[in-house]
Amino acid sequence: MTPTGDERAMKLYSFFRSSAAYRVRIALGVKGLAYECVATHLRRGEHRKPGYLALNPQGLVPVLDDDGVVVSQSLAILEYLEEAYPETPRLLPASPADRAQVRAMALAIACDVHPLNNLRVLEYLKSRMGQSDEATNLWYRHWIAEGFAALEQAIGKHTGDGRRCFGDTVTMADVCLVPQVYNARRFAVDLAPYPALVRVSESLESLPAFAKARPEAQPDAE
Ligand SMILES: N[C@@H](CCC(=O)N[C@@H](CS)C(=O)NCC(=O)O)C(=O)O
Repeated sequence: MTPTGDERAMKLYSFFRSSAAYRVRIALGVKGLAYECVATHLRRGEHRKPGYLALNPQGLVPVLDDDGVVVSQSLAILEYLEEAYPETPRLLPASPADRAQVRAMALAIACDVHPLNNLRVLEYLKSRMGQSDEATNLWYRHWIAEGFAALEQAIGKHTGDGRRCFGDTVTMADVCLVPQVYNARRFAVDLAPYPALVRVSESLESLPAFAKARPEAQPDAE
């Protein structure tokens, strides 16, 4: 998507396969916010170049630049979009108790599963710790299994119609779930033990905002 006319210029520094950037692409789509995708190739090390590090000293994607408001960390970006564009579809429910439940599910993925399984951690295990592909895959699957087992229960408790993590509208929990499921499929994880989670993810994947955000649909997809 490209900015139009008098809208504020929004840029998302993204890599097609990044789960964290995928979350933000979904949220921007759900909220109907136009943005320019600035492809930042992780395998080519574009996120470690001085220009990018000036935007985000962590050297991670995504970064959102909303007309000069530069925000890193996908969950901080989601919260920023929620507060800066209150007229757009909400990704958090109205009551504090419901918001807390949605955030708990989103954070279970973003803080407890994804950081253990992202590229730099897997590469460190292999290159610096001398672990084999087999051991690294075991590590990956272990943390997915732990996280997804708990999420399966949380979804069972909080879903309204079996098609969303919480209630019956799209929330931040859904925005975080779909990229993590995409990632798990990429690593050939058996998802059979998590039928409720898979049902929610498959239902979400068919929504236009989710379909447009998927890695294969990105301009930098390989
Ligand atoms: N907690 C961060 C995680 C960001 C992150 O780990 N990004 C990965 C891609 S999903 C990255 O940029 N990795 C670069 C690297 O591993 O060198 C967020 O939610 O934005």
